[in-house]
Amino acid sequence: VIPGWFSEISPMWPGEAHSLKVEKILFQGKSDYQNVMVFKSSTYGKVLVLDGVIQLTERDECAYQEMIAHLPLCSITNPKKVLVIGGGDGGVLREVARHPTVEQIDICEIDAMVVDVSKEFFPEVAVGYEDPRVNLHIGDGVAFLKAVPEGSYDAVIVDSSDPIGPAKELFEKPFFETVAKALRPGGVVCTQAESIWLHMHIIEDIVSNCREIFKGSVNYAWTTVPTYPSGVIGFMLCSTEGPAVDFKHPVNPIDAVESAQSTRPLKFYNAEIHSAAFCLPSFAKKVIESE
Ligand code: AAT
Repeated sequence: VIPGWFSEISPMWPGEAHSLKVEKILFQGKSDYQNVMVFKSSTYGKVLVLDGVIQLTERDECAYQEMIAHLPLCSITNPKKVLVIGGGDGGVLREVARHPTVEQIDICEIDAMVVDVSKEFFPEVAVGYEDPRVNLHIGDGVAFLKAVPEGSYDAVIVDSSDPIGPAKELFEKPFFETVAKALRPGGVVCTQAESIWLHMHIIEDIVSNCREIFKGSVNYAWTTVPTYPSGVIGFMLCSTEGPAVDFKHPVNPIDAVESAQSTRPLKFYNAEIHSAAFCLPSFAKKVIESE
């Protein structure tokens, strides 16, 4: 450990730890679920850390939040009802709210402290809560989904932390089964699905579970996020049986003109990067396509 630096150490990425120089610790607390910390870094702006793991930085959060929201929502026409699991910082809500067809945005985050801390220290992220279509539920995403009537949502976005801690079940087969039930025919799910450099074994399991559960299509996409472990993170994108979804060819583009004129233009996502996100390195392709 280097004095004055934050190092992200975890058994999920043994033998390596990305470090950021700390200018100032702004918040430290312990919720019912996890340790919560916010610090100001010298080069990535403010950083939100849960149980020692970086959840977002001001500088690169766009790469994650824009992709996890627009990969599913730009892949279907006319999304109306969207559910976000996790994502208490509000960044995914901010991105979902860009879609004019969306009428209802439900979010189930387990930890109220994440929501409060985000509103206090990350106003550009928590701005997502200001949209009147948003309904916040504080609770476990697993339990929330079990109570959802069948076929309720056009899209479910699982913006979850890593499978050590409160998010463990969000990576397991029974959870994916409840997600599939909550979706309408031809509905889509996008989940945080870790790194092809570090977690091929986890990805392999998720892919094989999803192939059994989702009778539409099952795909893996990825993006670069410099402050996530190994600098990349992936997403599982699946659709339920019904109208076919071709994730690689977005049918619901976010209007470029409107987004350029908006006060908060997209920083990362565009139609080209959408299609490119599904191209996999050979080593990953071999495992993912053989499942
Ligand atoms: N939006 C950017 C970052 C995240 S946030 C993940 C959120 O999932 C956290 O706020 C956490 O409290 C919440 N969460 C964890 N478990 C559950 C659960 N069971 N139900 C509801 N919400 C939950 C993702 C960071 C990825 C990090 C990659 N290393």
